[in-house]
Amino acid sequence: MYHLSSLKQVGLFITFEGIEGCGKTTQIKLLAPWLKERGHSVCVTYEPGGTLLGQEIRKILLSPNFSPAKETELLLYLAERAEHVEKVIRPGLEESKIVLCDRYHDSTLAYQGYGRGLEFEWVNNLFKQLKWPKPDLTFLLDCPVEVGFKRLRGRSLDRIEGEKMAFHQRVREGFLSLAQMEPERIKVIDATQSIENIQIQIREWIKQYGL
Ligand code: Z5A
Repeated sequence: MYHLSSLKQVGLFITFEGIEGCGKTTQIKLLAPWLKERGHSVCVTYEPGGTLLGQEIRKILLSPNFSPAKETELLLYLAERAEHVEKVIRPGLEESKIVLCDRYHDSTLAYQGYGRGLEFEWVNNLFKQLKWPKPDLTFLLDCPVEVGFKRLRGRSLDRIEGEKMAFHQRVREGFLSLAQMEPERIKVIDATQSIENIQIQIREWIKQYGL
């Protein structure tokens, strides 16, 4: 695929989004080997934590020992992303890889924007000014908050998972609003279906990219 802005051959950037327990990680684990079998070079990564420095920032972000101001939280996610973009995502795309990323900028808009109440345009403008790669395709795995949390039962909840249900509800609605704004890029998939059915739908969309 060619990005006309740079006239440089680049890979494909695919992100996976949704509330906790929607099944992003499960789907990426099934998709990556399938893409590799089809001869593609694949980079699997995630946020927050896709770099060494990012793993340290992740510990701070998810620790119950801190309750950062919402601006601090936003800037920590962006610091983590800056490192991730420059060390993993951009190099992967420049090597013509298919980059599969578990959460990216839509999570920031959904959690820090819709969830915490930071102004949407302000958060989005920061992203634009930083000139980070925009996903070519995003899968939004959508399910009711209760369904996602039921799947995480037995796991100890981190600082963000421990937020009230109303927060997670706003996040879910935020994701759905983002999908309405960009239907070409963001494909909404009903995440209450079986793991196998969801994977079939993801592969169907991906085949439309000639992969
Ligand atoms: N965050 C933010 O606020 N701002 C940002 O900019 C970014 C992130 C980038 C990262 O948490 C937190 O950071 C996250 C958003 C915030 N907040 N929270 N809370 P994380 O990385 O630790 O967690 P996560 O991304 O939310 O992932 P997760 O909890 O592991 O969920 P998942 O990847 O979507 O689900 P999974 O691991 O694939 O599946 C969970 C379980 O469900 C597992 O047992 C599966 O076998 C099962 N599962 C999966 N699919 C199905 C189906 N279809 N049916 C039945 N069972 C299923």
